[in-house]
Amino acid sequence: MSAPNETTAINSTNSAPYLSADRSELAPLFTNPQETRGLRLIAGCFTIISLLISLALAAQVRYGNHQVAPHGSVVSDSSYCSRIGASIIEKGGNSVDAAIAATFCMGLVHPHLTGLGGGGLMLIYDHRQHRIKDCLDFRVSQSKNRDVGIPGLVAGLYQAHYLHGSASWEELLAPSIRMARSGFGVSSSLIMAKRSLIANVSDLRTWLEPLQQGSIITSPQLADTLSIISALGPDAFYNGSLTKEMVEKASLSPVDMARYRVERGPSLCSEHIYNGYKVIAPSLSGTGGEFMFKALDHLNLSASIESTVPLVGQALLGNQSELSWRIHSGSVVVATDRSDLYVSIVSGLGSVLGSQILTSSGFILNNAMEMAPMVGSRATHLAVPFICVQNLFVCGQRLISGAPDVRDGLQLIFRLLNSETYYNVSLKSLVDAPRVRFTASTNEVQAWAEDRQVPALSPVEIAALKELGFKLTMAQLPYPSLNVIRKFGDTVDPYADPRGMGEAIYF
Ligand SMILES: *[C@@H]1O[C@H](CO)[C@@H](O)[C@H](O)[C@H]1NC(C)=O
Ligand SMILES: *[C@@H]1O[C@H](CO)[C@@H](O)[C@H](O)[C@H]1NC(C)=O
Ligand SMILES: *[C@@H]1O[C@H](CO)[C@@H](O)[C@H](O)[C@H]1NC(C)=O
Ligand SMILES: *[C@@H]1O[C@H](CO)[C@@H](O)[C@H](O)[C@H]1NC(C)=O
Ligand SMILES: CC(=O)N[C@H]1CO[C@H](CO)[C@@H](O)[C@@H]1O
Repeated sequence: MSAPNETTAINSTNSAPYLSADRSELAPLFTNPQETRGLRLIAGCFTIISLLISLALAAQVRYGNHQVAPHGSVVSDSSYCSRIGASIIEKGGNSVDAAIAATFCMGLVHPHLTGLGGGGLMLIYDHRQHRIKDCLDFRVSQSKNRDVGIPGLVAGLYQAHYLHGSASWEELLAPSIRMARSGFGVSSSLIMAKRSLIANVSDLRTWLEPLQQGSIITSPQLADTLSIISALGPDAFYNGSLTKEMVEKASLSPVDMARYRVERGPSLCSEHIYNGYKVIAPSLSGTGGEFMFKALDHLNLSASIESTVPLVGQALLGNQSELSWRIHSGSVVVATDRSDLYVSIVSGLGSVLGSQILTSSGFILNNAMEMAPMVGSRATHLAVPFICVQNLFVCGQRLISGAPDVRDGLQLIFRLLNSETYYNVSLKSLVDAPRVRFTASTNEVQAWAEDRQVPALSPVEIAALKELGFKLTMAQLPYPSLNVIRKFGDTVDPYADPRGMGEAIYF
């Protein structure tokens, strides 16, 4: 395993030779890297324009594979999981398959943030057709328990695969099953989660407390559970051999379990234009997207990016109910493939370690119902998968990302869409830049600042936050990480947020 958070090309028998380390094709014409980018863009756009002409001439000619660089990319908070996702594409799967496989893997290596006991949201965008292919809502839904709801992850990922996948279901689970049996390194994020343990939980404490960072552990129970789901699909989970324990441990209703349904369809997502970008996200009430669009309607995207943190704080101050929600954590997996299908999956348990109920099937149950007030029968989930596509320029920037908590995600999206950052600000600097966790309690508003891994807030930002009335506190680890893939012309530029210590893979 290589050092975390670096971008690596994986070897592929048929795609590696014509890819260089800067993620663009090696072409003898362009040897000066300075020139390459501009020329490539022009060349790429010219190619597409000629294609559009061909299209007009021959309606059957499709915006075909051969004209577009065969780039795929997977980014997650774990290099194990990014590699699993990439290997699925290499074997012929698409980006939907890759993102699903990587999300199952995240539940294994980051069981404190996501997994079979949680839920989430997924966005699939077809850039060739310029349309939203699907939006899936597999948030946790209400049952009898005040804190724990019916987990949606298994149903959501199964349905996404059934409708949009191209590899087999078994292939998506096999790498995680193998790794659960053969072993994987304990991440520092999992070690940090120990401090969220509450005093009286026993099973989880017994399992978590002795773990040491970097030591190799296995998870035979989860391997067995994933094998059952691989063989029998979601029925085993919702109305089968795996159901009973969840129902008993968390006093869920077996009828609610058996009736769990994924909500889906492109209409669950909205698109709005901001600063020349089409921004696409699920906009259901009680999800992060709803608030994201509301806030973007008011944020001045021409303001200096230095003012990001205070501006987002100010937007939240106008909306105290969102501000008062607990901080959501989770996992962001993003993937793209050769046919320009873009996928973002944001999943999670609620807060770090969820309900702290560890099942003997090897996963932790969510605490999604205690995170925020209910909206309908589903837990409010501040998660937001999002895709931004530059509107009037077919080869312009495309950004695929997401956030477990929109209050964090807004700070990233503000920087990504900001007028100042279009040409010469690196994705790394936008993602690494300080973000704060905004929350409110009954009598004060708080901004939790990060002190590790990323640069601290500037004195100007600190003064502006204080001016707005925020009390500055130290944020708790692990910090939420927002992974991003940026495509520009024919180049793909993936970046793993250093907060997640994962890895960005392209090929
Ligand atoms: C553990 O303690 C918390 C309060 O600290 C309490 O709310 C919860 O019900 C307890 N859980 C169990 C299983 O005893
Ligand atoms: C649950 O499974 C049983 C058979 O094991 C079946 O009879 C029943 O209809 C299922 N319930 C639902 C809601 O699918
Ligand atoms: C947005 O910010 C820019 C740069 O600071 C400023 O010139 C402009 O007036 C602002 N627009 C609005 C509507 O406040
Ligand atoms: C590039 O960045 C510099 C400062 O970092 C800024 O002054 C300049 O306007 C930027 N150029 C473009 C084209 O955005
Ligand atoms: C930034 C933002 O979302 N502001 C909204 C806060 O709530 C008020 C009242 O509901 C809206 O008018 C603002 O637009």
